[in-house]
Amino acid sequence: MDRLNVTQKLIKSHLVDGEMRSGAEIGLKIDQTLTQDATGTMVMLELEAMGLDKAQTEISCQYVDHNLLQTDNKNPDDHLFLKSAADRFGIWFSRPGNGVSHPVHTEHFARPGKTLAGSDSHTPASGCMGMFALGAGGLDVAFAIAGEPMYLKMPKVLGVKLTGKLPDWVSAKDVVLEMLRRYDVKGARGFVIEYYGPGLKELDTMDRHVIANMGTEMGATTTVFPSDDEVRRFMRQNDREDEWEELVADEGAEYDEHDEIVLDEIEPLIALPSSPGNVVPVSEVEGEPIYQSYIGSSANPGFRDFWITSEIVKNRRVHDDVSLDVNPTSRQIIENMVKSGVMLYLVQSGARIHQAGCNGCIGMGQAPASGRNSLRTVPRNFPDRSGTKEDSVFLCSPETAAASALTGKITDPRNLEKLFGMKYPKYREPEDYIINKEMLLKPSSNGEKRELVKGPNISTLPEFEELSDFKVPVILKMGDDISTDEILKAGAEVLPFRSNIPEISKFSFTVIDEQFYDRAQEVKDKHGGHIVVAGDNYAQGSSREHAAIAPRYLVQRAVIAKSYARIGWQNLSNFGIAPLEFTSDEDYDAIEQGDILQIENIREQLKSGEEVVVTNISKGTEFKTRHTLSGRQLKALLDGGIINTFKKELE
Ligand code: MIC
Repeated sequence: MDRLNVTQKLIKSHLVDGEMRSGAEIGLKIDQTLTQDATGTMVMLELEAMGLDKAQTEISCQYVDHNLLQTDNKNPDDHLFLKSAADRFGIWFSRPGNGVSHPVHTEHFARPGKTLAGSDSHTPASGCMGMFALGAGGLDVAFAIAGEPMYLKMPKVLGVKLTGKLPDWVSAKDVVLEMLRRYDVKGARGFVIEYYGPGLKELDTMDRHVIANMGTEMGATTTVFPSDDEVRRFMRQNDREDEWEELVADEGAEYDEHDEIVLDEIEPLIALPSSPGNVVPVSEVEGEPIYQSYIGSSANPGFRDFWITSEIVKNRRVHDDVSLDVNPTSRQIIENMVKSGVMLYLVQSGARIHQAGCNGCIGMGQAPASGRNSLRTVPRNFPDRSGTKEDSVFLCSPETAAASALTGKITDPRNLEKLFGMKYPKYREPEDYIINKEMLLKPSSNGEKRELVKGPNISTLPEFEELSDFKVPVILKMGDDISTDEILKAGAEVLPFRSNIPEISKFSFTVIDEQFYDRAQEVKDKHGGHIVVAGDNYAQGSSREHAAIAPRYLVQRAVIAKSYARIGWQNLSNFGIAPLEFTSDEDYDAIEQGDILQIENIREQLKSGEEVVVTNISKGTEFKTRHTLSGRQLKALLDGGIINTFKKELE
């Protein structure tokens, strides 16, 4: 490998363990971390359990952007806990309302050539500026904060060449929806997506953020853009030009797979309910009535996205049947919206302005009315994620959402010319853009002595036993592409329990089966646990480790799936649940909910190779499963989770 692409350069410069051979486990030095509140409380409890003194990274920042509704003491108690923990462990603290972690991190901390690990699956967004940014479960991020490497399978690189020019009314969101149309929700698993080519000059850094952010939706390990003059401009705008460095692929660098997007050929696209992979041209669903248009989130976080919305609705009024919900992504963006008049046009049009944060993107407010269509610029529309049961959420660009807010039905924004005589507003970066870092609090130098402020809802981490043989029932059989939103749902009712495992475990799998918790309790006493079975791409989506810890707390012993999503799979072994894979579709088909499965000598079987034999006691059959865990992961699994391994090593 002498001529390297950007991904290979980033990996090579941070490789501390393993070989750069595709599929082999590698360990990378992590320079920066980000945690957000919904996953961060667990990370801080994990750091406490590990007895960490001070973060060992160059920069770690704790954001408060998810659990912002304060309907009782729980969320505000968590905010205070996180503030005290950040100071105690030497971590920056982004105050509630300061904004969504990914864009704020990109603006103020992300650096070309560095690595970032974040306890949020959209951390790859910072790949927009030549960074290797990985989403991970909280425990992996806790270890990164403690200075440990981040482990992953050496990815392949999918090089996507961008050529041409974006047509009017088409923007970065349509580019990534085009990728989702091609790759669906699992087509980029095992790959880093690296964009290059002359079309890059059509996309500024925040446009690239849109694309890098939603690479996660294709299952990619991460997404990488080069650090070029545009990134330099962006860093200059953010008062950080001195931190810029160029990072581009070597002349003639190769990619494992190739694709190309001719930007001129892209049209406005939309993902239909309830998967980001259900992409069709907007024109195909035009005319469907809508209830809501939602602007904001880490998937369309730039000032431009709010500006274009305001230009479309300026001097007009949103349709009487539509709620136009605007969620600025940061306090800095709010300031710029106010200064530039964007806020005035939005308010005059009838938009509802919310505080800076993730808000409705994870169902923290702004749930749509039953049976009504909601158009959102957010990254995900998994079932019930909005907070409304059997919701109908579409994903689209701000142009499409704003056009539809005016007409009250799904509208191809290109038709605004015909409908309202509107010309496509051409965006130019404001020259006097306001930069505001004041709500980013630097940790004090002697924080080690600081007491952790724990409200009554913050419970300590449960302890788990070592892995042992079992004979337990299958209490749930699921299909393909089960998201973590279905395993452990988001939403305003559940998110406040993120620092209380016993309580949050009551919501395990309720999106799929309301009786799951009761059944799990029943079989816990009778059989000593349970197992669940799934199809392809199990645990896709969010990085929330609660989708492993909560079922583990209900004594889940193993999952048998056709295949897994990267982070979900890692989280299972981190918490002592065996992630096994079917070796044939027939074995999956043959299992029924209620079957009793037995695995004997599980420890020896796992240690002696990839194969693990399972007996279906109810059917009187036997079938083979396999695992692809590394030696390191296996050790954690056998110990009953990586915290146990860590504690053992300290003894
Ligand atoms: C999401 O977009 O699903 C979330 C909410 O940001 C999650 C993190 C979480 O569940 O707290 C993610 O993407 O990892």
